Amino acid sequence: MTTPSFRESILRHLTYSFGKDPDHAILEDWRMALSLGVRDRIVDAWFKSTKRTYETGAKRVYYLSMEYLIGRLLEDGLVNLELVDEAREVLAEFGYDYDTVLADEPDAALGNGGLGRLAACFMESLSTIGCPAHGYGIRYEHGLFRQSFVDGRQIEQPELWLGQRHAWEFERPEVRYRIGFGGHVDVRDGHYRWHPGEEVEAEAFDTPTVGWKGRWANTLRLWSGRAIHPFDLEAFNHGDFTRAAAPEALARTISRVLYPDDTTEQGRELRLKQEYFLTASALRDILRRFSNQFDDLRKLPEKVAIQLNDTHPAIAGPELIRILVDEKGFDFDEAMEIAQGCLSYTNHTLLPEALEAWGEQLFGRLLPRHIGIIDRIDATHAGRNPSRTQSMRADQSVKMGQLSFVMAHKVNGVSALHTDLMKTTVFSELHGLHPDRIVNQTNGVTPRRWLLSCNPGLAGLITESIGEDWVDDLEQLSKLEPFIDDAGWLEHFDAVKRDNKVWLSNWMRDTYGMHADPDALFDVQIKRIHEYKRQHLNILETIALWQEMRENPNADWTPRLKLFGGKAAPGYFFAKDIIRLINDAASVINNDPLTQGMLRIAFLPNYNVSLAERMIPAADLSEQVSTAGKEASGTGNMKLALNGAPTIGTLDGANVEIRERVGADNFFLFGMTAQEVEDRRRVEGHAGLAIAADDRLKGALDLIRDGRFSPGETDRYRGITENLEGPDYFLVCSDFTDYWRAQREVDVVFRDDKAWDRMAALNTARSGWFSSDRTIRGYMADIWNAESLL
Ligand code: RUG
Repeated sequence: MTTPSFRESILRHLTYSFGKDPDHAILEDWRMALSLGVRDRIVDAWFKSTKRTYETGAKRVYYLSMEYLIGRLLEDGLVNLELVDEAREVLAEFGYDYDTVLADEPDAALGNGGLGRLAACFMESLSTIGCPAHGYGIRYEHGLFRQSFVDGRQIEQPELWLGQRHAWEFERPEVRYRIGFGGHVDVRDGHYRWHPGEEVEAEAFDTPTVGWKGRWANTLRLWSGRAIHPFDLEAFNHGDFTRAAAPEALARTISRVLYPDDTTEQGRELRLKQEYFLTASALRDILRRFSNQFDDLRKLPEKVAIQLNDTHPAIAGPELIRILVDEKGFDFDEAMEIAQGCLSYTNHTLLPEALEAWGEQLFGRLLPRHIGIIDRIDATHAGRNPSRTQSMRADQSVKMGQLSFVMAHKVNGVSALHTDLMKTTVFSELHGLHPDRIVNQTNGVTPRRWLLSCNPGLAGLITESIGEDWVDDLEQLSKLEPFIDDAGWLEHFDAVKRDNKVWLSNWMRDTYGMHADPDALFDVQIKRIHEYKRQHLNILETIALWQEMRENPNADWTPRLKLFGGKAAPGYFFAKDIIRLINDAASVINNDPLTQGMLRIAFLPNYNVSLAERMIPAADLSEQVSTAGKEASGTGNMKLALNGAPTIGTLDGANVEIRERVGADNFFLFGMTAQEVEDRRRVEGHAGLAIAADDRLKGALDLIRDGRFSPGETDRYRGITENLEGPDYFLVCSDFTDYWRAQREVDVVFRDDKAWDRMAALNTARSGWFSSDRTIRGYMADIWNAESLL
């Protein structure tokens, strides 16, 4: 059988999968036909990869994550299979624009921010490297909410990514597991049996994830909740139609929505149910696959590596022990050892409010067998380490961080600084007991999506200069360094950035009616809105700058566009106030005739993966201004540096490593170190002292307090001003003066085209280490003991 050409494949799908001829096909038909044409080729790679994994009996990696911030997949497939040009041609032949067709795909936002996007980058890198792996997650019907602004305020609406057709998943009705909750536990002759009071069914949906050049494809398996008996016929026959449909509605609730929060724990029963639902389904699937191939469960750690993405799937430890002891007859100690051999855990935050702890009442009611197992794990661990004091069962709660640490053979941080802080703060005692357990794996991003695909102009220049090997060997970007001294090359680099800025400006104008001058410095802060990320530091500096410009309108100012993007958790009112303040400041400042052409603010609504792909290539400056010690790593910082945007930032998370690699001269450093932050907090009245010492800061706070941005409602931002003038836990005021200084340094360098271009190009050339391929190789070597099959 000969493989049809890509063109034939698209046209066949249009005809036979969608029943349309080219004359009557609509945009969505073309997108779907194109997607299926791509998917056919991905499936071929997928089958080959699966076959090879079975044949070699290789160790498999399982990534358990409550979040996958996937974004669109069509371009990913086209780029990785090198079908972009052909796709463009076929679409053009029938009068369709490539970008328009691609933009028709719904954005799969099954994640909140960095943690979920990292999982998506990892899936792509695992396939690029050829490491046999499955990602397990939940197929939320509604991903992260859609954000819009009304009078500057964030409005949330449900995201309906499944409302439109998409081509990527295969439903697997034959892969279903019953997952129980509640009920009671019987003990007979020392044997435990859990009788759940309620059960739902988990059904698998598979999405193949393809790597570079289609050499390998792994599976992302997402679980959807279903009722075991979907319909109550008796209730229906009695005319109670609502009760009749209730079982299905209840079961589906479990996979209905993603919790819209990335740092605070949701103390909700449903969230705990979701976590167990994901983990229990994944473990059943892993054990079924293992048992199809091998017979001795003691070999599990040799063949299976299970990575817990944060503590969300931490119940995997107790659940695996429960299966081994209660269902397979292992003794407890051996079961615990097997589980530890398989499990490893990534910590993504040290913020106390984000470290999961469940009330023991809720936990015991929902998972009555597991709470007993956790006590036994705790006692076993304590018995082996009599001097230890950190327990996973304190204050009438179950501490998932401690549990994850104890049940994992390796625990990793996501940047060097974060890993060090793990050792000295939250896990200090456990680290003392297990000094080899904590390892560092600094995050990374996939260069296929975050350079090759989102920035074709820069990717083209790079390939023209050093060949295409950088795409899966990103450290080759260092070969660009000699070109940076070539004036012609640097001009070309500059022209690419300018084109990207023009493109974004036009898009902003067409989509939102916003004005953006491509000659201005595009100063970009894109990330979740959180006090520790300090978008309010940025807006304070903007307001202070505006004041200074008004006082000196004829000075030689560097024109700036302050670009923001990001969502606040719906219940996080402080963060929502920050959004509103930025929007309010934008309406005042953007309409001030005195500062026209010098300063503008634009907050682009509904920040998501696709918007990031548009904004990052056009950024001049990357804002990474978190309070030192609070941002575990960051990955947006890597994407922006890679795309030639120097950072203005603190010594926090992976900023530290970015600065080390791009060079201190190519990074605008400001602010206190993590240690200085701790010391400063002990200074009484630190915020007041900082304000008294800086008239600009005082002026900006006064303007906000006096209602300059909220006419007629002077107390609109009282929450923000009182916080900043009072506790100011995140030390916005104490870092303001140095931030201002660093921003003025930016102004000076930006006015010198050559100096700026050099700095930007060096950021690209020296960011090769931040590839998620490097990160995944690190996990394979130091944590999973897994090998590539390519
Ligand atoms: O806040 C962190 C980021 O610093 C980090 O880069 C990212 C990936 O490691 O994870 C983010 N994160 C942390 N998302 N959720 C949490 C809390 O569970």
